[in-house]
Amino acid sequence: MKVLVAGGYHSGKSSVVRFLSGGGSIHIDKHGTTVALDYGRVDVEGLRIHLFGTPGMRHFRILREILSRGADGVFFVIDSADPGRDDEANAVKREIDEFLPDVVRVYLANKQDVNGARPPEVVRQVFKIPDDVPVIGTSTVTGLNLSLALRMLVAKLIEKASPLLNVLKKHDGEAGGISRFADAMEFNLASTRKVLNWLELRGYIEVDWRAGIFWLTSPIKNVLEKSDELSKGN
Ligand SMILES: Nc1nc2c(ncn2[C@@H]2O[C@H](COP(=O)(O)OP(=O)(O)O)[C@@H](O)[C@H]2O)c(=O)[nH]1
Ligand SMILES: [Mg+2]
Repeated sequence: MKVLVAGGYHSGKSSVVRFLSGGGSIHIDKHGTTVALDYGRVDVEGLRIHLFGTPGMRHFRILREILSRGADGVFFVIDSADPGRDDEANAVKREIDEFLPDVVRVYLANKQDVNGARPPEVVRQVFKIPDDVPVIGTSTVTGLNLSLALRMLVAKLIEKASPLLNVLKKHDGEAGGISRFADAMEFNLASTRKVLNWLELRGYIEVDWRAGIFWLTSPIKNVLEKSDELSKGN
């Protein structure tokens, strides 16, 4: 899965990528400011998550647009401690809402360790974030809630994919499974190929096109078993 880490300049995006990937991340920056991207990898319940941090400065819009492509989820990082950056953060938020309108989001009200930082509920009001979208108070200094936020995002991604996952599970390893999957989803041949190729490319299934059978791999089986636990966010 691809997760975009977006947000305003200096909000802590690079720090979030660094923290979540356990220090094994790559950053392309100049004097400490991201000019291209951050990249980090982390496994959640056996699912590989690729984190792409974006540059925050206004004039990097085109790079944010390119990095947005194909994203399955978004962390939007907000500097809770500096209201002076809210306008800029809102401008980036509008861009991301435009690039990725239907993608699952979790907002990070970051820098909660700073004295006087606004609590997540205040950040929610200021940025007009709907009640059903999580806003989590985080700190990359203390590590507050960062793993929780990642698990929540993954749980939301799985929840969104669950109708598809349930049909896949039903026809896992079954003779004629591919056509039954296509019927159940009401997919034509082109859509079926596209979806199954997408899943295979990510290592979630193995496909034998000639035999018309697909098999779920262990990461996905694991996710199906754990999805209840994940959705409780703990
Ligand atoms: N106190 C505090 N500082 C933070 C936190 N996260 C990031 N920073 C600092 O904020 C500055 C910008 O962080 P960076 O990750 O480069 O932000 P980016 O521009 O969004 O990538 C750096 O000096 C970080 O050390 C946090 O949770 N608390
Ligand atoms: Mg950065």
